Amino acid sequence: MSAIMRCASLVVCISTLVTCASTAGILYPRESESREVRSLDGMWNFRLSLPDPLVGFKERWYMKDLIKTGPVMQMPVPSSYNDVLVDKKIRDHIGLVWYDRSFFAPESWRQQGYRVFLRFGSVHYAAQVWVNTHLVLSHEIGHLPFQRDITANLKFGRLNRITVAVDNVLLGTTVPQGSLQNISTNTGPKTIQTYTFDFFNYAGIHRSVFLYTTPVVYIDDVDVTTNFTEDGVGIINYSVQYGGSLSSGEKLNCSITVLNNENVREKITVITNDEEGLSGIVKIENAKLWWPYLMHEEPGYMYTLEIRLSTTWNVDDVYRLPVGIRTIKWTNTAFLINDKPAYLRGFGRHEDSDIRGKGMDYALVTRDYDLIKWIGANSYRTSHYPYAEEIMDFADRHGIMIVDECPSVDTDNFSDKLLKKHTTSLAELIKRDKNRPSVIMWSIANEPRSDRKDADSYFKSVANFVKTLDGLRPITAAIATQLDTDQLGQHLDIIGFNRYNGWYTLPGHTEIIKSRLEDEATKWHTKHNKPVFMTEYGADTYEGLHLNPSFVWSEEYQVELMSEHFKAFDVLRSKNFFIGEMIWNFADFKTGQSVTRVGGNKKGVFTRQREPKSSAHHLRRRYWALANHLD
Ligand code: GCB
Repeated sequence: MSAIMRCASLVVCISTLVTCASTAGILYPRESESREVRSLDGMWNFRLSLPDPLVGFKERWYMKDLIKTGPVMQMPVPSSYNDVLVDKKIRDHIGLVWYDRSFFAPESWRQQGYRVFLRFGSVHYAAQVWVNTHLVLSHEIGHLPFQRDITANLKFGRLNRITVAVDNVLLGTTVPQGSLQNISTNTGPKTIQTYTFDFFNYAGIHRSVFLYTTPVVYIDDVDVTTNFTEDGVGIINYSVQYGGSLSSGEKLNCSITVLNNENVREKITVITNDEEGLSGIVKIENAKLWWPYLMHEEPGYMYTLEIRLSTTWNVDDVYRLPVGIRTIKWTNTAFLINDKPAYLRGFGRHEDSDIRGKGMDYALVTRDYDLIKWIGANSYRTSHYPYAEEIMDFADRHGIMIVDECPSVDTDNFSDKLLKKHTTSLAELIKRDKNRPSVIMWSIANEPRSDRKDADSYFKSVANFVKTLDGLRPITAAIATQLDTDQLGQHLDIIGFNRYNGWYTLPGHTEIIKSRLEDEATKWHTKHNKPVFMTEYGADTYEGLHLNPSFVWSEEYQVELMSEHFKAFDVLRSKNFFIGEMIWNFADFKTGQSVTRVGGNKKGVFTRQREPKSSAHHLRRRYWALANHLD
């Protein structure tokens, strides 16, 4: 009997069955003279694993075309399969689903000696991938990319098949956590998924699938950090890792060019640290710095670091990495970009939209960034998981500061197994986003049960782990535990806290907000002597519901609650340790079914269709006034 058959839970099976090697780096696929990128987005064959959750494995669906196993549907990639269709059975499905599609691998790829990589931007929650019946990839923890060199598994000059098994089950040791519950129904026993977090457990192939080619010896990863001197010299410290092996006697050389944002070559000085030029320092005279939106007339300035890896007998590999030059510093009262204190005017958000679910959608992202700028915000938290790389590209280019969060939500029952997965999610996130100027902090958790047994040692390990990977960005988290019992704050560089005064606490009583908030924020600072920002506050609001005098759920109430927060923020800002405000939420979003949710969470200042509630206009006035006052 195979391992997967013996497993009690599907997600455990997927994560333990096979650990497939993948390359060390996870650079975003970019075309160049040495690389072709082919999207595999589009309609894939799709099938639920029913009635037996393991039928696909028992019948080895990866050995043949899915269409030959039984009736299949067509499913768009990227999208959340449990949002696209109207069938309740698919929306509420728990466990495995199967996708497949075919693609053509041109003979010319083999002739040119290319390596071919297969890369998934995100499959939620766990995935196994076969190419032409060979298991090539296993990945657990949605929201993060994974890839593998599949050259050896391809049939060149012919059609090839990719099969993907996706499991959406969440357990006590997954990130985020969930649990399964057995219930009896009119038609017999049934297992349902439960979770405490407040967003819908969208599932499927959520982001683009790419094939891309590289030469045999190739640029596998690049690390950059940046700085600048007082006389305006921009500094890029770079380090390049290559993949593939050199033949005996073969020499390697890495050369660097920098292009400005008009694709014109900059005059640069490069000081290399090694003979091959794999690491070094690039200096640019009169460099333009990366600034946040409204902190400078040219925010989000990006250079391109052009890396050329040449070898004696192989084709050169060229990779172009977007780079913004900026510094991040923090003290016990301030957060500084390019040595200038920055105040965060932002949001908590979700990757969410109707029909597509979490499916990456350029039109939606374009609208969202337009709205973020319209409202005068300069930042947001990727609550409660890493967002698509394509979305992060927008942040880099528009100068939007990102508090980059891993998928640890409501963390509880701290175990070594959970810790391993939690730190893995952070390692993969940091590997993916380490070079982005927009990423200003790592958020290691949202609302963990940080007053419980073992929270102290657990979060000490998480924070220490992050420091070993990146000492240049501060660590934060969104804490909901009360200040006296919290054991997480001491391990952070910057304190973020979520509090729903006037909503979950004394709903209808906005008169409590100002004094409570001032008091609590001040105490967080006094307790830890660190900068503090508010990571969540807000009120559910049904768009179009007007009640005078204000009443909970009305547009009037959301505006009133915000005004009371603004008064407190203004006092806190004058105390010089308060570094930002992030309202919950940018837009309404879907959640699991709950009697406290009307079609989902309605705390957005925009509706799910991205239309403004009264609160959006109110927030806009504040954010623009703050921007004009501060800059
Ligand atoms: C929170 C959570 C967030 C919820 C929000 C709410 O504290 O961090 O995920 O959506 O409250 O609206 O209840």
